[in-house]
Amino acid sequence: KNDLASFHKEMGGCKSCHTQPGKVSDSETHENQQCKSCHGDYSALANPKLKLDPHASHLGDINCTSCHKGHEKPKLYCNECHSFKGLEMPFNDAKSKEAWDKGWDNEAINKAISAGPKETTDVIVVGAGSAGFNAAIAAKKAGARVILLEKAPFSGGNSMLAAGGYNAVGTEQQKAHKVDDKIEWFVEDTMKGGRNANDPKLVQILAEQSADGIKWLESLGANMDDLKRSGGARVDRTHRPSGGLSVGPHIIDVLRKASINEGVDTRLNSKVVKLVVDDEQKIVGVVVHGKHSGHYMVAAKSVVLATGGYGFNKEMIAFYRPTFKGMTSSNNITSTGDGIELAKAIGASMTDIDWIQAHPTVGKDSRILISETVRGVGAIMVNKDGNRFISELTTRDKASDAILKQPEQYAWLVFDNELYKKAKMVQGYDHLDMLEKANTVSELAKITGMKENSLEKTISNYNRYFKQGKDEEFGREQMPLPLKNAPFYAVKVAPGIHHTMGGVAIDTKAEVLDIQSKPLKGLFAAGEVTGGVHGYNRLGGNAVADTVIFGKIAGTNAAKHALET
Ligand code: MEZ
Repeated sequence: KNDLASFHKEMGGCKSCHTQPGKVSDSETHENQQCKSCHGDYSALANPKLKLDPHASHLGDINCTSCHKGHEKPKLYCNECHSFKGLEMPFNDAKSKEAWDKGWDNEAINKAISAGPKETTDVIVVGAGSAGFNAAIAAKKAGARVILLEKAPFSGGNSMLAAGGYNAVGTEQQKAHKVDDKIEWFVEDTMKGGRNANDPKLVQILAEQSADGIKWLESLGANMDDLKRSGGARVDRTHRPSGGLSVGPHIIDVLRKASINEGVDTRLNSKVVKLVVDDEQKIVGVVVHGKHSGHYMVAAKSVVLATGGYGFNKEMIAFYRPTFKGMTSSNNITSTGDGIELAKAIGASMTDIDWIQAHPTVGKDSRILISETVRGVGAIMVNKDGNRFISELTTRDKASDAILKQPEQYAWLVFDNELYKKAKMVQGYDHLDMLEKANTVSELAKITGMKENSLEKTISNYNRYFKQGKDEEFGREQMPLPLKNAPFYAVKVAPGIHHTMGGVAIDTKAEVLDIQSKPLKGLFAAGEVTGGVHGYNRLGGNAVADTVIFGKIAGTNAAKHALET
């Protein structure tokens, strides 16, 4: 036998991991505490000799059992995006067991419903990303009992990979940077970016409540002090942690801690497989498939869907947008559109379900997003010959389409050492060996295969546009840096699936609507599972804002509904 369980059997038996054999909670909380009590936490396990170290990752304090399995073959979750040359995972040759999640088992679901609820709460939140955590914390603060259910062995969802930031207008940060902005401008930019297909009432809420959302995150412990411009915005309104760090890991870390402090009952490895309604289509609970506990029903008057989009569901992508079939995705493996299926099954209506956003700059042949921040801070984008072809700060749909029209359908982001020092996330891409580096522009052209003369001309023209404050070729509105200081860098990019704009239809209270546009009583939704906020194309920085603002609205109204009916 060659697995973790057998190894521990020799060291002290089942009790070295479990309280009682056969009694394991779905979140595997005790087991994970046992791992840490012997081996230490992630900082103790970090290995300075490794260039890429899964124990020093951006994912924060996630379960050891996300990767290390007691009775099954281990699975290095980080392998979804990175490759770890030379890293051997213990017990990798352990005999693999069947996956516990075999899809929906209707017989088991019906049995759980017939057996009746195993427990009762006020609000159930489905999905522990930013929208789910915000909903759960808001519902708890409003006085409700809350269970937060997450299908994965770790919380954070797609939000924990968010790189850019959170768009807000009228914040202290904008005042400190003397940025003149208006709610109307936020609304106009968002509507224009979404090709006016957005629901204007939802956009108004997004803009009006954006500054309060920042204050709320700060009150929970977040730092959102850095300010930059995102594509499609007329001013700097994208807020993120100071020093240019990625926003997602930071706010997820803050929200995880806040939900523990608030006493939210968070259960991992707990997939909701059915929304249960009564004869009048009112929500009465959900059926959960727990990794260890099997199928069971929990009764609740309110359910918040915060399951994210479907950007990692290859079948749904191919169905809704055949031209994107097979395209890489920047999304977490959890983004499989479950909430859409759950809501459809009880008659929810969908908005713009087939609108999918390709982000123009995903690392070529990888799943790693090269954040819009890199262009926002000053990088230019050129084609394989070294020529610019569009304003780098245009909206994502236009930038992606333009790249797909270039020879070989890829582009390079080019920047200098000044930008490298300024945007910390760029140093992260370097750490991941994604950057080409050279001491001169002509050398950079040589190692990337661009035409030397073209790249040199592109850069000298751009530096002239910077100096005169006007981009004569493509009308780029903001040029924060010239490209002057060696070394020079380039990273190869191509479009990848990034966001699914469509989803369940909601009203301004985040209630899910049926096909007659009437609320399905007790069902709320927030974040990427919903449609309407972003229209046909989402602006960078509006997703994190959406998850916080509508997460709070959904949680507060779900609590109100549960406590008052
Ligand atoms: O909101 C986003 O998706 C975003 C800002 C992404 C990025 O490029 O960093």
